[in-house]
Amino acid sequence: MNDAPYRPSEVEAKWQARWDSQGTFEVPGTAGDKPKYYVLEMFPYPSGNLHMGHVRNYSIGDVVARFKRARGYEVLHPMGWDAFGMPAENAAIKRGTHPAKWTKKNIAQMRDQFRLLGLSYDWAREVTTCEPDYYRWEQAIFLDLLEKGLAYKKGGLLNWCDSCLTVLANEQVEDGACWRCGSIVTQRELQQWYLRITDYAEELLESLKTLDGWPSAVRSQQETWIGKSVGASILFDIDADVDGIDGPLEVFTTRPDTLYGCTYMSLAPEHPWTRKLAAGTEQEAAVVAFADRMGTTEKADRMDEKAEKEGVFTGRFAINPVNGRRIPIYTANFVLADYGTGAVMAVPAHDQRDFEFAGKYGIEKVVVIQPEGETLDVATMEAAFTGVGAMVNSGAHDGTASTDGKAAVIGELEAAGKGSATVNYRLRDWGVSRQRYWGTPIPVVYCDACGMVPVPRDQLPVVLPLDVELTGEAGSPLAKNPAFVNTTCPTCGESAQRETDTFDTFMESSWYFLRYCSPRFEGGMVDGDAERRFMAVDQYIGGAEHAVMHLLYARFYTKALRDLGVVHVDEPFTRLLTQGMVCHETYQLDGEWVYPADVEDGVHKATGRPVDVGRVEKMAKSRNNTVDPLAMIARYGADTARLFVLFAAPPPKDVMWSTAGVDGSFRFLSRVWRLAVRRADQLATVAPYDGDGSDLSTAARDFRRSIHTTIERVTHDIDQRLQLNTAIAAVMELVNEAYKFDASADIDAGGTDAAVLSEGVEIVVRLLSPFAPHIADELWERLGREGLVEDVAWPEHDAAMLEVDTVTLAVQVKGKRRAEVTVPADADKAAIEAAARAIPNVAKFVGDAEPRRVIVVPGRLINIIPGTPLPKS
Ligand code: ANZ
Ligand code: ZN
Repeated sequence: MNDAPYRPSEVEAKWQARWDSQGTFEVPGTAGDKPKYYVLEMFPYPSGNLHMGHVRNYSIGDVVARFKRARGYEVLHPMGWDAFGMPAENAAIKRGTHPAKWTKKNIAQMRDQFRLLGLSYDWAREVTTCEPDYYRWEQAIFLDLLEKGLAYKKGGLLNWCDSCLTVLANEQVEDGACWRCGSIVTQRELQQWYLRITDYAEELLESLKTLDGWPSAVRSQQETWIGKSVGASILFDIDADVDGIDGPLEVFTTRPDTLYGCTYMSLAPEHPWTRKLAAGTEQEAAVVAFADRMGTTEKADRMDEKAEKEGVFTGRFAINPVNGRRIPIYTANFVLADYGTGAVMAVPAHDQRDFEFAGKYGIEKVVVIQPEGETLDVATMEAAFTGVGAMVNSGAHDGTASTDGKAAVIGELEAAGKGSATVNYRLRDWGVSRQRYWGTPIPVVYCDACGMVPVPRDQLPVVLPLDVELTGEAGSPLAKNPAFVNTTCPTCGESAQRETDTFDTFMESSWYFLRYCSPRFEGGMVDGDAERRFMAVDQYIGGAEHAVMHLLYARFYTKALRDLGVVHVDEPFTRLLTQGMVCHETYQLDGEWVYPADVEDGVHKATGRPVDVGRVEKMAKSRNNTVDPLAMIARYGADTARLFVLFAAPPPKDVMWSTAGVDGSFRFLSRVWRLAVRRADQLATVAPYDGDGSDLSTAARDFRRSIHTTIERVTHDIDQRLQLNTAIAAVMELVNEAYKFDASADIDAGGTDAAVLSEGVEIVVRLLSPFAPHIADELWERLGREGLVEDVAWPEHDAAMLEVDTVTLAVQVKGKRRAEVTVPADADKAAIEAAARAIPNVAKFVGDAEPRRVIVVPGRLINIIPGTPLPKS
């Protein structure tokens, strides 16, 4: 017997080199008669270091890719780098290097780390988003979107720090002050680029229904994010001539049925009319002070349901269009400037926020919906009534059910030209410009004479200059590079200035899956034939944290590109898997976080002191509870690392790291190794069993049944449910069965027993290959099989083998034949008796009492001698 030890590092390096040199995972262009399968994992930001989350994400995708390849698909499984973004800029400032250099170095490092995992990528299709070859197509498509009116520039109020001279994201404003320097943040009118994703709001919502291969949690998050509300737009005249205000005040409401109960109006502090209304009234100073204060208060704090409702009267009144009531106009903290119209018709009796606000400021409440069996009185109401009921105090609508009242009031408004049915979405247009350096330049120039002029297509790409000074100080670094900024106007030839903002990096990740289809195509973003061959992505895999931003932007982009004639699909990702996190216990010593690698059995290795063991949490640098995949691969091999993360939990669930689990995975692979290797020389000469089973011993038949049951289970678990953990468990059971069979059968004789073992060991190797591909190829070779395990088709189970053998026995009662019974061949005496007594014609003669005797003649008959009948009661 052969007792070669399992040495993962040797095995893995050998097969990685072999796959590379043979181009095992390269996918030809668009030709090919196999059906295609596109499996994609979200591409990483090149931070430079592989972490366990990557290992998990990419191992899951690799199983799918390898499995589908074995099932006869042409599998597109590419990898690339989401290479623009802030961290490169920050690292550059901190370390005095250049973002380009830092990024390139990280990519090289991560590519090497990825290779160690044995992932079946077609590296010839690698894309890197910070390369002009890549982003030039983003610029080209932006010009198309601009032409179609789907991209536009708009002024808006943004958070601005006067000392840093930059826009701040909402998350960068802390208690109204700049997170960096502490200066008071003001609102400043600034021009930003937007993509009109709201044009697609309805379709994005509607076609969510077709995505039944997506987790329902992600779908409902998108639904909430899009936030469709059906209601009415209503026009309120202002009861005075006010400077700068022309026309009525428009509100959006979901409750037109309550319009008769509207007793005041609320405007967002940022509403363009708020200050204008107050101008020249006694309220002016108070309104200005309030609006200024709200400008520096976090939106989230303002909107918190528990937050105090507050506001100020603007000094003006509006007219309720249905009952002519003169109602005061307030500005209130809880009204958002960017939802609906930024103005609310307030109905204090039926809306809780309005109820609280009216109570505080002594504004009248009028009940217009009475619930069934109750009569509300504003004097005694303790909260708004938000349910349904009959309309009252509502003119001609009195008595109408409030559910019908919506349409009725809208009808009345339409007839009077004072409103209409409308739909409102919470989704906002996507702001895509950033005052940052490390991103795709926005391809427009500004000319004094011609205004904003798109860069002509033949002048693309607008290349991001590398000679910039990154100081971390104010504003866009590109603006300080005259060689970049100063150009000539494409229209008039006079001097002009380039746009110095760059694109949000979510722009690059919204279409990278298209570029993989034809990564070196020179004629556009994607070659049409390649797109038709490979899109949509059949299985997409990534973190649930991308539920809205990335996954919604990519869906929008795909629909916009479809309308531009670039792609033929409506949706980019047919099936989506959001994998759980990789977690680990946390350890502390004197309040400092300690790495798991420095702890053994609860003791800090260096000091010998016990550590404080904390909660299990997502692996994170901030808690030092990370395990370095490279150290793990060096010690156990990539196959163990892959197997562990895949076996420890179903893909959507969190994985709890455990050293015992890792050891277990390694021991299992070692067991598989021994099973195959110790008899390799012999099994290499024995073809897998190929008969109909009639010539097999019972033990061999049982083992074959296990083999084929396992094929069926593993296939089903991977294909239908991506239950990779149970698939692995099934292979583990089969390995146990193989050892048992090996011990009990006569393998050395080289007959059918040896052929069945040969079949079993071969199937173990083939079923294991998507999970632990290196050891699979090594054992395949040692078993004397031809080529690579990657070259053979996925095994098919023999359905006949799954059927349990049965026997049919005659059933006698007191020696007289009464029936026949069919039972599994291995059924024991008790099981046969139970089956026989369940037959009515047998039960009738045997009765309920315990039989006196039961005789079984195996394979022939069962004879039951009844006991004493129970006394009749
Ligand atoms: C009158 C009314 C009466 C309302 C009533 C509700 C209940 P959703 O469902 O989220 O779309 N609203 C409109 N614009 C707003 C804004 N910019 N900031 C804060 N609130 C705003 O909510 C729509 C409802 O939210 C609208 O219907 C409006 O209040 C309020 F008994 O109008 B309602
Ligand atoms: Zn010009």
